[in-house]
Amino acid sequence: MLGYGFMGDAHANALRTLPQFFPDAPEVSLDVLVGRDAAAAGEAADRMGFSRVETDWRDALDVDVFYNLGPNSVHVEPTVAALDAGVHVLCEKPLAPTLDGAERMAAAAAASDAVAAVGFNYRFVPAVRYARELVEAGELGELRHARFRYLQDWLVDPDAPWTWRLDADAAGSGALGDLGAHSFDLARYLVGDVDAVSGHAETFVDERVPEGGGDPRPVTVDDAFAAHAEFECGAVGTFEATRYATGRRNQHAFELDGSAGAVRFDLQRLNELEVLRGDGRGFETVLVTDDDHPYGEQWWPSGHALGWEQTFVHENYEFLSAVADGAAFEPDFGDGLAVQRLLDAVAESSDRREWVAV
Ligand code: SOE
Repeated sequence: MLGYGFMGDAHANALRTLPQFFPDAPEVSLDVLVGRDAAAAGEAADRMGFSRVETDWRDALDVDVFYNLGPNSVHVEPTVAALDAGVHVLCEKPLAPTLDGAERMAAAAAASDAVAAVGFNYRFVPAVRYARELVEAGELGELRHARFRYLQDWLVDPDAPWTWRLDADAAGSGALGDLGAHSFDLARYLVGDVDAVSGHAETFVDERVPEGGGDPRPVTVDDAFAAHAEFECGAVGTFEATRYATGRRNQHAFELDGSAGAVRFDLQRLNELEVLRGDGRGFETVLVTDDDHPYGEQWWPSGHALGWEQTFVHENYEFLSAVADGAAFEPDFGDGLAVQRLLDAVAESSDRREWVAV
């Protein structure tokens, strides 16, 4: 596992939880944690249960599976090297800071027998999978509208520090690639591919002081974006993501409107899916925690809600099962590249102030 920050915690926690709630999951040993700072990585390794620490990822490819959980700027090289060595990979989203990097990673995945997964964890929310079941079963009819928004507010504070997420070289983009990537992946999962986009990206605050003080550093990515999308299936799409949605901590939400029904989802109420069927007389709120709901029988009795962390348990169960069974896994690097093309198209559209074909 390369990286031991927020995503390191999410995945290490999921791997430790798997055996108890998914007894048929492949057995996992946490062998090596990679971090540039040996002391800090050592403390994290002790906390997470890794048996070894390396400060150079090149010394950590003697494993079955490589998790690339570092900043976007370190996604390409280690992942390509792992795949070239036949090591299975899960790389966090977005695939890379640039389309070129994502294309290199997708090419390495195509040339390798290894499983190559992208960490779009929101595909593994039970309510999201239930929404897909309804769409696939035709319960919503023809999809006409797909509305996605991913609203956070951690930059509303003018004193919020500069981080790598605000740097184009390290991150590639801002809210677009960090949050919009999730929405574009869910849109592909629930609705289908996108033919063209028209985007608008904005930066509100153009410099911030790093953690611990010092000179202000430039913000070279978007703080927010909005986009229109034309889906292949004919649906009309709208997307927005921001780090300035005052009061919304982590609201990844979508609405799908079809000719025969509609659904509404909000990550801040992730156990619920609002469903409107047929008669159009109003949405019902389905608590997606019954045994016959996705992953329902793995956890607690109906009505005992799950949390954000369980999405990583589901994701890792499916990923490691695919690795053990030599089966395909979605979202793979082809999905990751498709999202990267959308990110690139929105950024180009915003620069040119024109619609861009994806
Ligand atoms: C950004 O704050 C962030 O951590 C994203 O990077 C994650 O992908 C998202 O799941 C939560 O918010």
